[in-house]
Amino acid sequence: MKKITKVLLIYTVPYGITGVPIGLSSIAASLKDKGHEVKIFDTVFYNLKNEKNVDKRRSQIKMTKEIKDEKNVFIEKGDIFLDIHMVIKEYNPDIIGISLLESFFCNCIKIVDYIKKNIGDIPIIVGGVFPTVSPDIVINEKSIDMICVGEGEVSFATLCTNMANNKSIKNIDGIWFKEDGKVIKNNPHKLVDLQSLPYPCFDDFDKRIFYKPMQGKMYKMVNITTDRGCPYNCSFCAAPKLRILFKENNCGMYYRRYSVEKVIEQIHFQLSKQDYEFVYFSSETFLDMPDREFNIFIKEYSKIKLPFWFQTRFETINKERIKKLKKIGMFWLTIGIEHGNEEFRKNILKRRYSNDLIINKMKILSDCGIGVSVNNIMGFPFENRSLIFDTIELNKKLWGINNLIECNIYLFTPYHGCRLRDICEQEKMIDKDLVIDTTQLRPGSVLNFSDSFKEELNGLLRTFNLYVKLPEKYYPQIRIAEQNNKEGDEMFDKLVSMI
Ligand code: B12
Ligand code: SF4
Repeated sequence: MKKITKVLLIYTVPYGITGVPIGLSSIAASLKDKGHEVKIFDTVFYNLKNEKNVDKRRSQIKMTKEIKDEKNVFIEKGDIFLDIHMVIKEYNPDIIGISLLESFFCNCIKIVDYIKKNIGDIPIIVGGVFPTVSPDIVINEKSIDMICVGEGEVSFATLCTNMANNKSIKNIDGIWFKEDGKVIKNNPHKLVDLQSLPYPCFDDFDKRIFYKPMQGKMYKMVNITTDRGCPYNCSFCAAPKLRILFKENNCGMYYRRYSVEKVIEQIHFQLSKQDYEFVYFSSETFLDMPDREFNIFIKEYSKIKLPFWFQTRFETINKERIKKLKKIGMFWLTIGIEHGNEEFRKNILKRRYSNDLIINKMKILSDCGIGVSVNNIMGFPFENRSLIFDTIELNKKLWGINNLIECNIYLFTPYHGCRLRDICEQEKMIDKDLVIDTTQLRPGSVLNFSDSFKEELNGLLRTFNLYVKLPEKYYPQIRIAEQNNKEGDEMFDKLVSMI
């Protein structure tokens, strides 16, 4: 009989952030492909910090439309520790694998400590972006036995196969482990060949995780992956550092794209598994695609007949392509503006395009009848109220173009692995040991700004959409609505009802 390993995979994500993860689902598929047994436990519906659901908060500050039919997505689950206890007791896994981003690290420690203390000494391995960019922080946690640095499909499957066959698990690329109190650090594994990977396996998730609000309606959405990595250099993102890390370790090119044939095959594969209402193409720059592939995509996708959306960069938009995409079901698209001041955007954020380019591309999208959701960030180091107003004013111009549907505004958060994190440390704007325990969707900057500027940022975060969407004559009233007091709240409610 083939020897297999029973694996419990834990997907950690702060409360309420729905959407199925590609990384862990790809690991699940690779483990199953090698014959191992997999069960998934996800944390998305556990409200560990008693927070408001992020989608509800976004609609409350008018970033998005109010959600009408919630499809039970906001119903919270009870006690995470009790549930994990029960699942582990029933399933009895040989190993537990956790997928981790920085914002869940503090909770992750509580979970792994609980398992080791109350359930038993089951080996625990942690993978994901955070252990990849900050491996020493994660491996030094006493309840974490191993970490995976880099892509885990091959490393983790090899680990499980070796475990099942009582073979050594010591020399597996990508795996760090502890031995006699010492950490053994293997080199990162070569980056995986996307074309030969099994498609991500979504079978074992709570079905509510697929639902995402689009303009106030919840849709069951399938996540289709079209590439990995990113060729750009934004300083608030970890992707450029990951690219350098893999290059320096001779792991290969981080930015890889699936062939268009594989993308289409993947869509058919996922649609044969479950009924979905919407397709989301998971890529930073979906339209970074040569003409030959684009034309095949148009021809083949036209047979699928499901609305879809994606993210791309302004540089990749042209009228001809958008018209063709609209015809086959493109619903809208999300684009990062990030900041309204060209110089600041270029010098601090390392995003090089002009405001004119943004406005022109928005006009193209508007002409083609495509709605747009834009992402903005504020609270960067060296930023002040006047620079934040450059972002407000640019969004206001775009709002006038008529196809801007969502203006998202987030607080800059210096996650490990981002170039701006290093700058924040150098400038003493954060403590160098700080592990971020929040997401950029919530108020409260972690930078050492003065208390009054922090307050101001929270106020601007909640009134950003008022400034963008109401005429300038309301600015004095919006300024009052920035205040975190009764007068501010009352003014906020009054102004919000006008949008
Ligand atoms: C899609 C995405 C999301 C999705 C899905 C997240 C997820 N966990 O998969 C959603 C929308 C939920 C999300 C939310 C957030 N995200 Co996000 N997200 C991304 C994005 C754009 C792509 C990630 C991706 O799918 N990569 C492709 C897959 C294949 O790679 P992967 O997930 O890393 O998985 C591989 C390896 O890491 C490893 N691995 C992963 N898990 C495991 C587990 C085990 C056991 C093993 C062995 C290996 C392993 O193997 C996988 C397969 O090769 C990246 C940016 C980027 N370009 O990388 C940001 C990024 C990962 N996100 C980030 C952040 C900060 C967030 C938020 C906090 C932001 C927010 N909006 O408030 C939230 C919090 C989510 C959380 N889980 O804590 C940061 C993480 C920085 C850090 N130091 O941790 C990134 C890098 C962006 C940035 N700012 O730099 N995100
Ligand atoms: S923010 Fe997007 S475009 Fe910029 S480096 Fe990160 S993944 Fe690439």
